[in-house]
Amino acid sequence: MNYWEDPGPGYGVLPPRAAVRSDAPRLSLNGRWRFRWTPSVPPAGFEAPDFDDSDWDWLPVPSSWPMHGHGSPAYTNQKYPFPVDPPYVPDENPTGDHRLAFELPSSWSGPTVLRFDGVDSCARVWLNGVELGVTRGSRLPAEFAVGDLLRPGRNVLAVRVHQWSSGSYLEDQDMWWLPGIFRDVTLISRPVDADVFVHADYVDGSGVLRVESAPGAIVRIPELDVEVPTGRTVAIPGAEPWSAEAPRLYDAVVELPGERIALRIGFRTVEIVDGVLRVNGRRIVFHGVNRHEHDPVFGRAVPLERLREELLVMKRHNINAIRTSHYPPDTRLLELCDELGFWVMDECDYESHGFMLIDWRGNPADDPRFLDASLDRMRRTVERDKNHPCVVMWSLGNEAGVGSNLSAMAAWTRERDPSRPVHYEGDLTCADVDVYSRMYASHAEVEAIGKRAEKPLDDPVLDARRRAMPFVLCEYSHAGGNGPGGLPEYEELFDSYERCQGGFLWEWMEHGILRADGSYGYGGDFGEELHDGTYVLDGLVFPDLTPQPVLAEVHKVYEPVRLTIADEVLTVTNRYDVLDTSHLCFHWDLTDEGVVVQSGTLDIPVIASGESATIKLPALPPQDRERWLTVRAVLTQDCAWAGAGHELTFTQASLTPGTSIGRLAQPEVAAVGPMGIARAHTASAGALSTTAAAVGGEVEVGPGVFHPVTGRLVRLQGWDVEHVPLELWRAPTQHDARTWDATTLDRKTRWVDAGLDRLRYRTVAVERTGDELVVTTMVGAAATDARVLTTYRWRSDGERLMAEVEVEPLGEWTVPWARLGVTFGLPGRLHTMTWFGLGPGQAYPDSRSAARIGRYTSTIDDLQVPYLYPQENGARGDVRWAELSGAAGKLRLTGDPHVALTVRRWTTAELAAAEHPADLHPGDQVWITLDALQHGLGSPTSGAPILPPHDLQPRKHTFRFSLGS
Ligand code: IPT
Repeated sequence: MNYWEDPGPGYGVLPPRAAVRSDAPRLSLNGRWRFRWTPSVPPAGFEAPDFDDSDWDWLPVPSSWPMHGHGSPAYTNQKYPFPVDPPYVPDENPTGDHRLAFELPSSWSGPTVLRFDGVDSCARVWLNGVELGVTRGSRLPAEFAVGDLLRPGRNVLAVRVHQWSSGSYLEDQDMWWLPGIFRDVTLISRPVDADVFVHADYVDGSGVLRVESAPGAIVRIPELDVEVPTGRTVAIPGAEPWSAEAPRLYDAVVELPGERIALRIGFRTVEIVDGVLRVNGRRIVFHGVNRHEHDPVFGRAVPLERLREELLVMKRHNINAIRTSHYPPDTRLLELCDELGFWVMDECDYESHGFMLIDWRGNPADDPRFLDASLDRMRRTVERDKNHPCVVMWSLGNEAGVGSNLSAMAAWTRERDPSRPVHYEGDLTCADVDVYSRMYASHAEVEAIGKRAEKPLDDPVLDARRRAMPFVLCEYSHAGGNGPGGLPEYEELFDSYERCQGGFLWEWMEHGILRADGSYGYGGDFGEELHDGTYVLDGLVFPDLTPQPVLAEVHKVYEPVRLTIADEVLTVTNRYDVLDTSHLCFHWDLTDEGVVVQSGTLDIPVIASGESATIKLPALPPQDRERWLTVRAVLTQDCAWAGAGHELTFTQASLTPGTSIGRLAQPEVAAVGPMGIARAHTASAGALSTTAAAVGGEVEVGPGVFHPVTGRLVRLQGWDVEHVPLELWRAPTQHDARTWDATTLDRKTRWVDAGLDRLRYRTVAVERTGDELVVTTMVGAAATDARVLTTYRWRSDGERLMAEVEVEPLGEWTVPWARLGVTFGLPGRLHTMTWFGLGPGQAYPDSRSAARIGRYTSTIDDLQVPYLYPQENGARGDVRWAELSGAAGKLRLTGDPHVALTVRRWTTAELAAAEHPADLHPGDQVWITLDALQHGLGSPTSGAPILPPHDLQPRKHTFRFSLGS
């Protein structure tokens, strides 16, 4: 058997211990190394100190070598990209040989370890020609004792890294396969067995500390005047607790023989009481994200600055928790989580998802040959990270089925660290864990779980045990492309049911890889013979950490303070786990048609966590123009992650009767609109089998000119116009194009089968009745009798062109519509849009919490969201009026009821055909679509069905709009 295929954990590696900062001398071996890449395993020999590597390439270490032109990144979700034959891997096993010659400082002495913080996936290591051993477990550290082998002066380190190994079977996470020495390499002069384990509880208002370490060591916490021998338990009455919201840390030093270890201690106690997870006695709610470690340029070697920036962006968007999907992160991330404040679920580097595709036959999680490796991974996770207050839960791994190795990992963890609950989602019986966890459970199922009324397990003992557990969604609301929708409804469940303690959105970042042409690649862009395409693009932020629109939605939904206004009363509810509201101030403003007319600050008493207060607002008179009151909660002072004035949340209330934000179901329309178009008779469908006579030459209605035969608008205020009378289709989003459940068809397929993307239009009648032009069109697709009868009534007041559009589905409709809209192709020389409606970002029926009524201006180009896989995007919701302007002139557009607007320089068909943003080229026209109704975004990609009000079922509908300057 080849050593890389041995199912064990490797050999020669020291027992795992905590990652610490100490004053032990250390020498970073990061830097330029010599490197040779081969597509399969070459003969050894390169480890000899005098081996001539002068014709090898240079490679930075740490690095993921495919990001530096050696081999290629490859993306698969569940599928193993090699035959499933554990523990064996193919001969085609890309191998990177690394060599570094380094000088040992003359002052160097004492026992020394060589530490690798992460090597993907298997490394064999030699120092000065002598083998140190073999390590697997990519995202886990490995230390080798090297004291005797070091020489004064020049030393040569040789590391052979294989892309594939037996370890790959345990590392089938949904991400790029990126081999390399991707974390730090360090030489540290410290005893090979020195370790510390901090137990820092918070009990009855007091810190309780015990530090396990070598006998005779002393712990000092100067700020608390503590100086105790390790091993002794001390109560520290003055200590303040640590939480994600108030991350109070105390600097401490442990003095060991020959080494001083610097610690940052946070006092907190995690427990499950009466079926609820509590920290320091308080129920907490995870407003979390799943976070993979990815950099678009460096792959898995993520620079420290980026780690910090990621966390700052999270904090600024009210995210308070991280699941380290699906492996322990760079340890510096956990240091930052301690400091900035996050609840962390620390997950072992363990996933064998590809076995699901073969009905879990041969799953290594249940194969005794993999027992040692399984335990080794769990040990290395817990030992490395055990001293971080941010880590409040251990997770055995992700999607590894069930098996005795998982049970052994759980048992070991519980024994080693009883202070933190154990999590693993993959076993529904929860036999090995302390917390009930699901991924992508629907709202309805979460509600049942919230009531502790979920479907019972067959085994009554296990069922009773599980039913008494707290519940988390370890993954929910898949953020692939434009989406997800449905977040507020999950949040309501977390608010309503004590047991539902939040969850972790899937997922934080899009794993796009930056290519030479400046575009981001995804699965299939690197010549992979097997890949999962765009499924790797499912983040809340773009690869450069720019927020996607959904992050604004997350920010609002995860609000730590909720503001509501009803009957001139403002209610402020404190949703923090711990904090009161003393760090906040509350601003208000009053706008008339989006223009601020008054503003001020509200005096609100300090509200404790979990409490609310009501404040009577002064009577504010309504006004002719739409008047809205906005209240915002902002930070009073700068804090570690945002400046004074940073907004945590807002609310809006209309002071104009009859105006509102279309939050859920979209309004049906009154018969007569304010534009004064009286509804004429509706032609009955049966009478429409013949084409009505044309009305002669071109027809003029105010600023509009219509085609005499088709009745379509062809010119408007002198501009040539292309008019699509009815649109039911959109460029499919990633969520439109995929479902989780193989038994249901995705929306894209259903829409394409129904022909929504290839509608044909038959003019039924073009009639002039008085000053009204009535155009009736039958709309349908080939091969189906599902049609839509569309009747336009056009009028003008001399300046504006006004339309009332009545839409009636006929025949058998078996699919929802993507939208109900009309499109106009206008001159390309339009540049800017100003609108009064929801903004500043996009809004869809089930993702519009963050949008607020206001007056906004944007260039047409900036209205687009450059999703890495082009798709429907950028709709501005509830638009009352909009003005497009540019060199071509101006066009004012109004909607009644409000319309959604998308404005683009390409057509829907072009958007749908594009595979990367660079495929989209501005044409000669600006295409503007007015939607009366839209289908929601949902999150079907991973299973949760779209909620019915957001599911646009074919229906009779009338809407009105006007065009003119
Ligand atoms: C779930 C995985 O746990 C996660 O890694 C990611 O692949 C996610 O799916 C993407 O949707 S697996 C679950 C949907 C069966």
